[in-house]
Amino acid sequence: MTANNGASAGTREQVWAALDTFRIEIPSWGFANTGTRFGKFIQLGAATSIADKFADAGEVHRLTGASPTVALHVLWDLPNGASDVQSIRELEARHGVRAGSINPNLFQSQEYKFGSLANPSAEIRRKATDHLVESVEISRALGSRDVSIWVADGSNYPGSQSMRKRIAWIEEALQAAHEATNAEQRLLIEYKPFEPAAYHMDIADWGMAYHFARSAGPRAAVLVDTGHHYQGTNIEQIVAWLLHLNALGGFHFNDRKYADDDLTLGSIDPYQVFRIFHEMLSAPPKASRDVAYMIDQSHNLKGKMEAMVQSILAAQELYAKAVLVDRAMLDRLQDQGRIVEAEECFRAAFWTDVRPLVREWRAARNLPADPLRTLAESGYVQRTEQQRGAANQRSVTSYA
Ligand code: PSV
Ligand code: MN
Repeated sequence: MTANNGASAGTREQVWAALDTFRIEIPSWGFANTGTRFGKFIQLGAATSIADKFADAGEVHRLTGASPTVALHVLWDLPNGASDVQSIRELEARHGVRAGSINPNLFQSQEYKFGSLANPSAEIRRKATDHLVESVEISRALGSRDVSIWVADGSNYPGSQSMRKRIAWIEEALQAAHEATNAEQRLLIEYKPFEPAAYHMDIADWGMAYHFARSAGPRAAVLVDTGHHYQGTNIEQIVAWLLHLNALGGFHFNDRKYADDDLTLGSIDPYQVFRIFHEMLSAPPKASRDVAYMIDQSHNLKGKMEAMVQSILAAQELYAKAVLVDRAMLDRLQDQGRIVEAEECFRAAFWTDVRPLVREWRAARNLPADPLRTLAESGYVQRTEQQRGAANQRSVTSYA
């Protein structure tokens, strides 16, 4: 039987059911002005406060229906720590989006010049660990499940630090953070092989993150940021391994061409995102059920609202494509070594144009059929430019 848009009724049902449950968290920092190490280009409508960030996140969720939670960075969004929880609660109620993962900040204090959790100074390690524990408490007070930990520690020159001692220091700190969690909470440990340190990063790859998660305790898992790999790394294989090990906790999605470029999801390599979703959908529910999908992007040229909406639409479309893979058929073809047919079975799903189906689903769920267009027509961005323009202009540093 063929329904609208040439999609079979079964296909339509499958895709709709998948979209009904698909959620992707958006980052508060994706709405604020950012730049490169060479400078910032200010956007007049960028968020200037946590209230602006919640307003923007709420608007994105109204447009897409897929992003009910917003990731918060403690230092940027709760500068007074736990005493800011009440004001976050009020913003949640006002804007219809909840606090999502809580991100400690272990990279901006001057004291962290030689590291945070892996600093050779016991006193600084203690300060960093206290911040982790406080982040766990903030997360609990907000009713959010995950604390996402990215450790920027490392060194720039061979011989300048003991890589081995630092392993033990990080183990100790993460164990302390894990002890502070309750049964509903999780620690997600993110890895990155480069930047800011130039010679060695203390948590450089998934193997190291996996070890730290295991040594921390049962409520710790690995977070895969798609921008945190060397060129050509087979990320879906890492995903397959972590699923096999029951150790995948979440994703930070973004696209990249060269380094950690933080580009719109699917803008450079949509096939890779599709392949990752295929691994997720192939895994037993026990391993994949609790994996958090999050966006980690900050756009310095592209409009922030548009970028966020585009990323969510791309995620939904690529997820829908992955849903279409005939996994039973693929399994048979793989077992029989029928290379070309297996590959074509896989690619057929990727090349299916799911956009009409996704549009239909949106209309059926009372969401805008074309969220980007609705955003453009709503005048939201122009209004924020008027409201926030002066504050953003004041923040421009002039060297003239
Ligand atoms: C580091 O590059 C990272 O991916 C971490 O997740 C940080 O929390 C985030 O970016 C903030 O910029
Ligand atoms: Mn990240």
